[in-house]
Amino acid sequence: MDHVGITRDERIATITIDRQKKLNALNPEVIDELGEAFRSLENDDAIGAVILTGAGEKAFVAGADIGVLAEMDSLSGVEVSRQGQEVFRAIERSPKPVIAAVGGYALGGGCELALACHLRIASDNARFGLPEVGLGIIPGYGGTIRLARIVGLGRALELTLTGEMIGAEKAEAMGLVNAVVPQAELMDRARTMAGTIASKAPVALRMALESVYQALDTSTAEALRYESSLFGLLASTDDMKEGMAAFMEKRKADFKGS
Ligand code: CO8
Repeated sequence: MDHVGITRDERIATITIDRQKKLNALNPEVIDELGEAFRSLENDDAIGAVILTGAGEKAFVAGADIGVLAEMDSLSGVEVSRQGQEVFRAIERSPKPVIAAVGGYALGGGCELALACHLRIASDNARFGLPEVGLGIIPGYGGTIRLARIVGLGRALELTLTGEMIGAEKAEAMGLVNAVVPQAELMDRARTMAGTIASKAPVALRMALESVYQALDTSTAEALRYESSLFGLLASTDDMKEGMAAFMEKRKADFKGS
């Protein structure tokens, strides 16, 4: 892959978007590669959590590639939007918890990409925004849906309609990011969080994500039934027996992911 790299360290995989000359802007090739990177990890039992980041200190991702968007017509516009939506949806529905480590700009499609991840850690120089309306378009990678779910309708509409950028502290105050750290500590903090998550029972993590995201698309009654059935499924796992035995025996659990 030309613009997306994967490194592994113990049970943590780090996916890095590297197109620094264009502030890691997303063109169709980068989006394809991103999809391929996540697919390659999906069934990898050796990986317990994933960090997604952008290369360099200046940007996580400065948006979709405006050069590509400028050439769109109404048919290719739908295609460009759907291609990104599918990959971002696959990230959101990834069975592995995904943490976005956001340093610098996360604008437009870059902000939408961070929103598709399960958790977000930002460096103190991070800048978030949805500048699309200033370009005559709207967020087209799921941002009109996900931002409101994460920060609430009023704040989401403010960001979407003004197109203004906000800094990391404001993003943290509105719940857009889970934590803000100095730039130099960004990846360490993301790895610490990923390590904590990766030490938990893998099937339980997967089911927790499944229950939370499935509930967004169903009625409360259905979501509760689904939660119970996932709970029942977990009761048959070795990991549940191990987690509870470890608690009783006052030792650290050794989960096998089964
Ligand atoms: N697309 C293409 N190129 C970009 C992008 C981008 N989004 N962002 C930066 N670049 C390029 C610049 O053109 C420049 O290239 P070059 O050196 O060849 O001129 C290089 O990256 C460095 O950028 P700057 O010189 O502009 O750096 P500055 O530090 O002066 O400014 C900014 C940094 C403020 C981030 C500025 O680059 C900027 O405003 N970028 C655009 C941000 C933006 O508007 N993003 C949203 C794009 S639209 C979008 O994401 C829609 C998503 C939904 C699409 C759905 C499909 C239909």
